[in-house]
Amino acid sequence: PSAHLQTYAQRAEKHANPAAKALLETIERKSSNLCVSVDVTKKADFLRIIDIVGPYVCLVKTHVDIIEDFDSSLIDRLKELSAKHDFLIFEDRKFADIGNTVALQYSSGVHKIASWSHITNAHPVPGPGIVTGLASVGTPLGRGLLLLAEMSTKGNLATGTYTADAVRMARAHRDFVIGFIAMHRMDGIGAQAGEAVEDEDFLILTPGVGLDVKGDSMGQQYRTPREVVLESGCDVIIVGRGIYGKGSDAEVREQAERYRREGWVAYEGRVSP
Ligand code: 5BU
Repeated sequence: PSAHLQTYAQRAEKHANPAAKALLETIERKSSNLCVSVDVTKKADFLRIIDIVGPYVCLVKTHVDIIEDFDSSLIDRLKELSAKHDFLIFEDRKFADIGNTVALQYSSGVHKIASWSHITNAHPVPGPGIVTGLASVGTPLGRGLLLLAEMSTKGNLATGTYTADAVRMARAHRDFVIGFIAMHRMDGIGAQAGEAVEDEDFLILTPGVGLDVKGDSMGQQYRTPREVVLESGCDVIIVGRGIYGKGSDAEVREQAERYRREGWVAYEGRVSP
């Protein structure tokens, strides 16, 4: 059967990339396909929210460049929380430059992303050199890359042949590219006639997930976990303001539990209808 009709555990066995395998195993172990995006600007808030939602997530997504009081102790604490609560880390860096530059941005600078982030992502717009550049840093560290094949926002340009070309670029780098940021499964998209792609299993991580509102004033569009996981076949739901934007710590915990449950019920409905 198509990969998304198999269990996360079955799929974990078939992935060679260490980050993809660890993510699938974590999802299975915690019964959670929830990734929380913690888009806050203060170190203390960032760590407090992660400590609250940690038990309910497989993955924590960061935008480390928005943190005003960033220093290397933040990364030490983040790694401790990752071990304490058993989740992986995804820096949503959206690299978009030539291979040589992205290799430096990934390994160096203030943030040294490759040294702590299991998964990161890149725009395919520069062409395959961006994957080669990031792989030169990430592969020796056992990291995984997601290509942005689609986006969640109104009017975005990642559609049609652009999306198909992103999938083709990923197929040429299967050891390092573990999947996509996308709104639905990419199975067979962009395949040439006779190309054997039935066994491929790219992970689909999907932002733009919310249960209470349809979007924001800047083009974001939300779908429910059911639409994303059950109807569109995506693997991980990414939720930001729907969870951390809820005020009290108790409410943040409650929303994390709620999205974990909704995401898992949708998955169970998919693999055993
Ligand atoms: P929200 O608060 O749930 O809307 O946050 C969504 C997060 O996912 C936010 O960090 C975005 O940068 C990120 N995102 C997105 O919303 N849509 C996309 O297409 C991509 C990333 Br790629």
